[in-house]
Amino acid sequence: MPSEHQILNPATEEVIATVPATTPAEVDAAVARAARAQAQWAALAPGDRARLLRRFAATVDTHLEELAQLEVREAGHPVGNARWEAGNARDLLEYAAGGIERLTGAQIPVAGGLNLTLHEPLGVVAVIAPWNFPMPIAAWGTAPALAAGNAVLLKPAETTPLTALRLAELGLAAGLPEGLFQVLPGAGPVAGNALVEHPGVAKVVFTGSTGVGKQIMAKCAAGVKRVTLELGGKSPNIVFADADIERAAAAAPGSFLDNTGQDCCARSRILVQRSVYDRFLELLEPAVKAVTVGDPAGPATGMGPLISAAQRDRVRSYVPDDAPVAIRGEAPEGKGFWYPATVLEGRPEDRAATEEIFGPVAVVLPFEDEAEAVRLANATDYGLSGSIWTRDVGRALRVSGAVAAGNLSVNSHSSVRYWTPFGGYKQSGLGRELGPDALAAFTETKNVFISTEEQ
Ligand code: TXE
Repeated sequence: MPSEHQILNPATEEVIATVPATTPAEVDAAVARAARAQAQWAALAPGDRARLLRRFAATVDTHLEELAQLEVREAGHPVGNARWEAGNARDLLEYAAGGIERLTGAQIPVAGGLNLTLHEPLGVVAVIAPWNFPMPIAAWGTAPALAAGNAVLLKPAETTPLTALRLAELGLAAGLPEGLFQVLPGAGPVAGNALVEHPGVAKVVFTGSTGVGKQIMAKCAAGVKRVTLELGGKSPNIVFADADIERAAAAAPGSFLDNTGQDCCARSRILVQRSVYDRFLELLEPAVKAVTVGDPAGPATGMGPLISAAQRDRVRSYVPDDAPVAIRGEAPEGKGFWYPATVLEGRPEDRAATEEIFGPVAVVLPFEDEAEAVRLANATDYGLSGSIWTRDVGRALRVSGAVAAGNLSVNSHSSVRYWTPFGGYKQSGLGRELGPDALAAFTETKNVFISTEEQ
């Protein structure tokens, strides 16, 4: 394993930084430092912890543009998206800070005494983040874990450690205790694995591939370690004939091209009722071709490059030369990991229709009726998100009840709000992030009964 990682700008392939890879011995030392800081942090008054986290949020806010520009360079995200991502990290810190004084327990009536149900921090939490949304996903684990009184060791993806490292510096500048929030860049199988196996780590929050998620869950089982998993998706975008077809077609490109399709919520299976199938494709083509692909720093850019050459090879493997391409966009020539927007026709059993591609490629499939739409939507091991386009309220409710996914939207593709829960059914994950219960997921519940009998 390399002792350092070169960080490339995926739009130009230039090396923009070199970052040391954390060794298992360094992970060990980091866990010890984090445990000391956590004891100090948990002993603070809730109001003091809230104040420090709000100050962290304010510090992120004053560095928003710098963080966004860093995300543009290391992840190739269009600048408008990168600004949203930095803002999302700030919002999470603020939201979690607001939860600290509201993390109340319960007093449950019992006979012969007083029963108290309390929440305690877990201790040291490891957050293992992917490269597709480096800042938001780092914050989704880190902010509520810190707010609930834990220390956090964040392992960013090999390709995108720079915003995470900057966030840790900003945390220190805002006054977080030394060692409370540390970023440990490095290889998944080395630094990441050392965190997962470390007896001093009480919980692992992992976002990444289903394969690695399963390995991590098995390792956590060995120590009955707490684990939250956010894994991939193969989400359906179901368009019924009674929908506003113009709106559905205009919105569809964003749902699978945003972040160049490197989005666990990407609606990469477009299911269209047969009676409007041809009309929908006619409308989809100009909408896909209208997405501006190019320099992520350009203000009008809608789609940047893929993260790496490896990811581009992986995406290409789903579109062989004889693939049934219905729509093809454009991509820049030359340096950079570019791939054009692509819509395939095909069959439900095709590899492109069943596996997560994580690139700007969607498959469009016709269906006859509501029952077939639901069957196709559920014909996957994943269950993260999905969209339903219809004007019939009863159908919207029936179908959203029947589709096995954690985040559904009707006449919209919106899946992520920091104040509503997010997570997957089936092999898309375990547990939920964000929303009002985010802090509780980083606590242990303790019940104390105090007898009132005379001594
Ligand atoms: O993911 P990995 P990769 C999917 C998507 C993508 C595919 C492969 O389909 O094409 O996964 O991406 C760390 N112990 N998603 O290979 O390997 C790793 O260093 C501990 C969907 O990049 O799962 C990184 O920090 N940690 C997903 C993180 O895990 C390990 C987002 C994710 O990397 C480890 C990303 C190990 N043994 C990819 N091995 C989503 N849900 O949005 C790796 N890591």
